[in-house]
Amino acid sequence: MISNTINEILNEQINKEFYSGYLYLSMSAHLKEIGLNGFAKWTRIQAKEEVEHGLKIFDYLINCNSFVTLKQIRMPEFEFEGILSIFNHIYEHEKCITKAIMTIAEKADEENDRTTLNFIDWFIAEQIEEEEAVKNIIKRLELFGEDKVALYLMDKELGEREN
Ligand code: OFO
Repeated sequence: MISNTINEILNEQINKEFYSGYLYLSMSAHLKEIGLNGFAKWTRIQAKEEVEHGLKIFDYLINCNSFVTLKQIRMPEFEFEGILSIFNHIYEHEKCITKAIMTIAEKADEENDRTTLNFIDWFIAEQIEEEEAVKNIIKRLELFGEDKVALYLMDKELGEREN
């Protein structure tokens, strides 16, 4: 049985995940506009992944006989200044998401809600992976992002992402 507090915080998280999808899509459009097609593809795939995260929580609530409340999704940023600032923005955003996921885990722990604790574990592992992947991209952009050939090669590499 999911408490009202857990229900509310999970519904908030659905909204955060869908917002993340919007944010990545907005970045993808911008990256496509400036010709970084590989980075655009990477962020577009990420957008899809975020929507899937939202749906995972959506399904969890339904499977637990709890209720889903879809809230308004705010407008994402659409003006960006350069590839490094986009990835720094992503990193900061993902850190906020990690914090939100940890808060869910803390609340579930306080309520001794083992089912939600078990469910949220997947998201904790996912956040570690996501933060690491983004940090890795940032490090490389900081190292040689000014070099156009290196940026071209990195764009090509990121464009190989399939899921
Ligand atoms: Fe970017 O992560 Fe969802 O949860």
